[in-house]
Amino acid sequence: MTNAIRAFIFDLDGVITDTAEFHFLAWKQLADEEGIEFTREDNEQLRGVSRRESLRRMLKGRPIDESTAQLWMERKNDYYRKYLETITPRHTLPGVPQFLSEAKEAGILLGIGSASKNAHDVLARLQLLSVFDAIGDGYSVVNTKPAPDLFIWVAGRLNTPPNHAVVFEDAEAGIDAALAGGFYTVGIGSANVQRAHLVAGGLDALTVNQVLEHMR
Ligand code: B16
Ligand code: MG
Repeated sequence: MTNAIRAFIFDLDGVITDTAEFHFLAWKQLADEEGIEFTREDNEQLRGVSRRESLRRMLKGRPIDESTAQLWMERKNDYYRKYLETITPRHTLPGVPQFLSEAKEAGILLGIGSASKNAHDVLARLQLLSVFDAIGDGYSVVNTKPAPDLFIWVAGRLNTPPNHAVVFEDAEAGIDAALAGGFYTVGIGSANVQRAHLVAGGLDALTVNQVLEHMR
């Protein structure tokens, strides 16, 4: 363990804000139009994984050609972006503004590592774009979570080696990605994040000092 944590890297959906419901409603609309059964439970399997992988999981083995897949993903994204129009700064999860400002005051660099291609737009609507020193999103790397590439890309932008950075994640794929990259990890929420070094219900249940003490 190290006592020289220099950066915090946050996943977006499920850690900073909750867009999972909007992803669900958008996939559900597509699934209903195409006669595919899709439940909230199914949606849990899509947490933190890319749009392409989400479609694959939604299809549950049903074959699809690549051009139809592209069209369906565009349709889902159009539905999703309609919901994004409703996001305001009040849509941060509990404790987020306070935790981010505490971290800034402690001199910790702040990054985003989100699988979403809409991450910049979501952060702009939350009025948080300028808070982060580096933003990695669905366009930053080729290999998506659980590959460690995205978090390593963000850490590089922050000039911080992984063993001096903490990743905050709500998805199993994200915790696996961070552990594979050699990061300290905080699992957020109720999904399968038990492998993380520290687990909490949300950022409102943590202080920056608690995290730093734990990773010491
Ligand atoms: P998009 P995160 C992820 O965000 C979502 O959790 C996941 O459900 C979604 O499929 C993925 O982004 C891609 O999103 O379709 O907007 O590119 O948790 O990595 O911030
Ligand atoms: Mg997430």
